[in-house]
Amino acid sequence: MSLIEKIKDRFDLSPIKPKWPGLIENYKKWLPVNANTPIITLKEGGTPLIRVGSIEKRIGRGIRVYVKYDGLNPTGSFKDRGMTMAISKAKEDGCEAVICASTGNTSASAAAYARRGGMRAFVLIPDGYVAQGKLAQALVYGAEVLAIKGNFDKALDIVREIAEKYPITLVNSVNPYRIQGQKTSAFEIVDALGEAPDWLCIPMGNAGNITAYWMGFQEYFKAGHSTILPKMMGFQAKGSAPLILNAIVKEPETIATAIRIGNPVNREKAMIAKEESKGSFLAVTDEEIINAYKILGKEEGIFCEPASAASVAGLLKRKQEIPNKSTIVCVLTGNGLKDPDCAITNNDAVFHSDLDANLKTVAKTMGF
Ligand code: AN7
Repeated sequence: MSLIEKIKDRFDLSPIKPKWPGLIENYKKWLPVNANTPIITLKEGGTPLIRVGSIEKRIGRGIRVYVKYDGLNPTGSFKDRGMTMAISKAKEDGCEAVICASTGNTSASAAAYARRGGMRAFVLIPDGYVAQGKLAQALVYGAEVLAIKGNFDKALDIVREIAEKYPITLVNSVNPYRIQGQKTSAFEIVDALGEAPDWLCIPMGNAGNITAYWMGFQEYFKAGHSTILPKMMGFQAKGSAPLILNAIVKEPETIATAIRIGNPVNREKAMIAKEESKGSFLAVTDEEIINAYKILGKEEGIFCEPASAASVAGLLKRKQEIPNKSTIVCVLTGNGLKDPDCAITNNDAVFHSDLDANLKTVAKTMGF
């Protein structure tokens, strides 16, 4: 062994595994990019699929449950998958500014990718209903923030009109490149499991993501990468459940502000995904969402935002219906750090405050 080899061996200095190139590079042939597309990337995608015993234990019957932890994307949500595509294509088309309406995550992601691509980013948000972390991101990433006295649905109406009238690119999920990028998560799941799961549990707001997953699973299935297609199991918060009520919800309300959406633009596509996959949609209460959020945090070490926990809450609510030995994937769409207010208000932690700064007090408080 040479000296260098000995040192490497001693200090375990093995080279880091070949790096993940970002989802466009990794799944290029499945995506509408060409040699001239400038790829604007923060190496998004390639997120972990993690088995969650605490959820399996509550279901039993040999059922395997995984979470797709998409909150580990560069800006902390699945939106980065769609944004790397939408912004790269906008750049290819010579666009100089983008706009979106957002409950928070889209604005953070749009801002990061647009600025990285040298474009201006305008974001319309419902004043007072965007979680702190997301707002912080939009500001730091250099977005031009327009907070309106109205909800997400109103903001979306406005940006759609602006994009029609003025030279600016809309990067909400009505932009087809968003869906193209987001479908890669389905590819990653099949690549990791060697097969599609039996169920995919996913939170729904505007229903772009469920549309994207269904597209991805179908494309992989047709290409022979899986032999089955998952049932698409979509979940919404009870106070904000237009896809379950089959109606427009004028004043949506839920603790999961990310999915506080009353009139989803991808309604038809979501319904097709449900019907074609023989899936089903269901509403979960804020209480059920917070219950799942806490289980993931304190029993798994997985911190997701409340909207994401709706997928696990929904799975637990449907546990009687799961066939024995199924494999299930729940999508955790966003990182828990996005919404610190929710975290601090909703936990079962032991928190002793106002302690005198000495060993005796600390040890006594610990129970010694
Ligand atoms: C964490 O950021 O709509 O059903 O403006 O942030 O594809 O809309 C966010 C949506 C789920 C719902 N989980 O996805 C926005 C926005 C999280 C989210 C959804 C969102 P879609």
